[in-house]
Amino acid sequence: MKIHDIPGFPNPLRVRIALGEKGLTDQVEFVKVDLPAGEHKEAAFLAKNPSGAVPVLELEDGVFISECTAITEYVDNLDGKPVLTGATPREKAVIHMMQKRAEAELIDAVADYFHYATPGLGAAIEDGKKAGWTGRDAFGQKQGERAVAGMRYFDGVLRDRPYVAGDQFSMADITVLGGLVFAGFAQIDVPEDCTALTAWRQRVQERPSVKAA
Ligand code: GTS
Repeated sequence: MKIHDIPGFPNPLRVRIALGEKGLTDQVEFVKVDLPAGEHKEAAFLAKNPSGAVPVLELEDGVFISECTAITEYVDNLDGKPVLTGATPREKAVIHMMQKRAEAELIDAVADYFHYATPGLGAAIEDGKKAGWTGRDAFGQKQGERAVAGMRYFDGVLRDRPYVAGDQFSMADITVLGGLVFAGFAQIDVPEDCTALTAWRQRVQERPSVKAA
């Protein structure tokens, strides 16, 4: 299988961590998509993912799968022993719920702040996205505030459990970590009093999958 992505970017990082957790990194051919040059907005890439975003998984039969959650579910279930997305109906539901919160309240909110309240990836790429829409700065700022509220929410969650969805490291932890990485990139600070979130981050950063990603 191939992954179309760019190293060091937050959403690609999510899938790279998932691959590392599953011991599958060596079985993947990584194809670089030049985001700063706008390659993801060209027709050839849009044919793979109409959303114009990375990462994208390409299967041997030519099927393209986008969205980190979908890719993670695929790689997690390949061996029939899912460890990131839940094995029982209860685990699957809790992980799905927390991972969705991590997207809506953190990583996607940070992305909106980055693209709409800062120069983002630069005028050549961002202007098309923002064309004709005047409310962008206020929306971006609001999403930045939402991301900080999301950090406080996950700090509260991590005060009484070791991982975001319970006792085990899961896809939800990967998404929160991706959100914090993106926040650093966008210069949104984690509030100093979010000590549980910061301690959790230090702990998960020690995982070999995270170090290697
Ligand atoms: N929900 C998507 C997923 O889960 O895969 C988000 C993908 C996404 O937004 N990827 C970013 C992208 O391609 C890369 S990253 O900066 O978030 O790491 N952005 C391109 C653009 O022009 O917005």
